[in-house]
Amino acid sequence: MKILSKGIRLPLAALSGLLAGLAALAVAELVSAAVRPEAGPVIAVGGAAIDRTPPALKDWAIRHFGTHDKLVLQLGILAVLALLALVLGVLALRFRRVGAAGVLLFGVVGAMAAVTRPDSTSTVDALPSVVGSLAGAGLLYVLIGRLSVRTGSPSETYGATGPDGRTATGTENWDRRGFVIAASAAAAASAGAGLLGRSLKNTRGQGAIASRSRVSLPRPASAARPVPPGAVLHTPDISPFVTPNGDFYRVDTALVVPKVDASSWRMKIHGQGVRRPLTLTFQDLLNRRLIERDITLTCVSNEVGGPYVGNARWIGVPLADLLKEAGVRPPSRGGPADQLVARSVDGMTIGSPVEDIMDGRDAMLALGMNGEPLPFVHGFPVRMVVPGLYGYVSACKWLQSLELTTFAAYDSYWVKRSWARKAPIKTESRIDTPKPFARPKPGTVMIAGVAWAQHRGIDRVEVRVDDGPWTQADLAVEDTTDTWRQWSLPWKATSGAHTLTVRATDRTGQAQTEQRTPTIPSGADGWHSVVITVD
Ligand SMILES: Nc1nc2c(c(=O)[nH]1)N[C@H]1C(S)=C(S)[C@@H](COP(=O)(O)O)O[C@H]1N2
Ligand SMILES: [Mo]
Repeated sequence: MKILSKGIRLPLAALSGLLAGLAALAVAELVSAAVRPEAGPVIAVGGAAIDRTPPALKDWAIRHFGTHDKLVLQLGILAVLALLALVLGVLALRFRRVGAAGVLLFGVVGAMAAVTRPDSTSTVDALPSVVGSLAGAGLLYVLIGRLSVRTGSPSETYGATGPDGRTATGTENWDRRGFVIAASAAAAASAGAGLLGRSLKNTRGQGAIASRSRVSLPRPASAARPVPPGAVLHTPDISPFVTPNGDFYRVDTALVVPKVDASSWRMKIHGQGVRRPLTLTFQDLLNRRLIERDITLTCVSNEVGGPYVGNARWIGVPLADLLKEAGVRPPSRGGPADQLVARSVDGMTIGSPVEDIMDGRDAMLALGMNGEPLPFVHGFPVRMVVPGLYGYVSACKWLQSLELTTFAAYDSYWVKRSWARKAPIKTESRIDTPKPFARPKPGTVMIAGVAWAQHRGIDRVEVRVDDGPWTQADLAVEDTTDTWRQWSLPWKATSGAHTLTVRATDRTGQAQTEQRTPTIPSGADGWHSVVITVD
């Protein structure tokens, strides 16, 4: 059995590396279920990678993978690990100890990533990586041992004698039976550990899920004005005026969606110029005067024509009320702090101008979104919403604390990564229909979409076909200046290829500029156009 003697030991060594890697990850999964889901090596290394991703690459990833960017990242990490595991397996065939030590080295990397994450509060977070890599290294050592039984080893090892009864020749031989048994036992144990870890993780979030289902949102003291009938156009394929929660865009750095139990949630308001620091529970917030408002959220990473904008009806506590109660004065009234830094349970920091929050706009600590408690992905139990500011400088999800400080003294997460300190939302418009490369029939085609300039209001939307004149589109009735406005324009489509372009003008007279600017550092600018063919 020549085939089974030498040539196959190389791929089997590679397979051993792979099995060792799987065992390491499976054990780490199980241990992280007991320690903290976020402390698992893939999540920790992934989180560290996100924090270190250059802004341009992060923007590119969001653009190309959208909300799937996280899945792509984790699959990428797993692919790299698999490759390295194969290499370590082969290396271990020559140098058994070195191969095993290589697995341990990955454990060290995972452990370091886990304990240096901003949401890590204990070195116990190193355990999943450490225990996992010990298991993986041990398994690799054992499996390679089965592949390296020397000639002259006890004759009961199956591989020592071929099925034809002849003793195999060659410098080395291997224990086929022992390898198969050890490898299948390890694979089965890994699968078991991985699945057990998964199901334990699922039960961990149960308290938070139960706390969310117990929330019943009180009637707000100040209800939102009903959406005026003329604010909703019925053009097919236009973005709905209110974005359903399930369709609402999601942008954040969290690889594991935080599951916060509202019943034990506490939030502190503290810092410079806070004369009476406050600690609030979820119930404290529910008991306060609540407001309900329609507010359109936008992400600074939204490219011209992009999808990262959505409109919802929020219920929350006016933030200015809380700050006043804590004794905070805005800079214009002599307050020492010009920046409010919101921290989340997952270590995000988001800084907003205190002046904007206290200038009378409906900045709030939101508890409800479109009639239900915040969905977990959108920040349950409490998030910030500030009309007119991009999400990265205003909309902290999974809120944990609010600290008053200055822009001079502190840079928040995205500011450290070269985004602007202050970022009001730019005046933008988007064509929703027809879609790029659509092929409508000649005749009347509805061009329609949305336009937004939160807290200023949209005054005019104009559409141009090819290089023709700008034509005013029909604007839906304004709900509030904090919401987007739908618009539409019937167009007599003629055969051929056409470029449709839209631009909006806000109430301050600012028009959406023709000049395209990138999303970094303070939001994309430029006209949105769509190329179609009428045939
Ligand atoms: N904790 C936390 N809050 C966050 C973020 C984040 O990464 N972590 N991203 C911000 C950004 S960039 C945006 S645009 C909004 C998006 O909110 P949404 O996901 O509910 O649409 O959340 C903001 N709040
Ligand atoms: Mo964002």
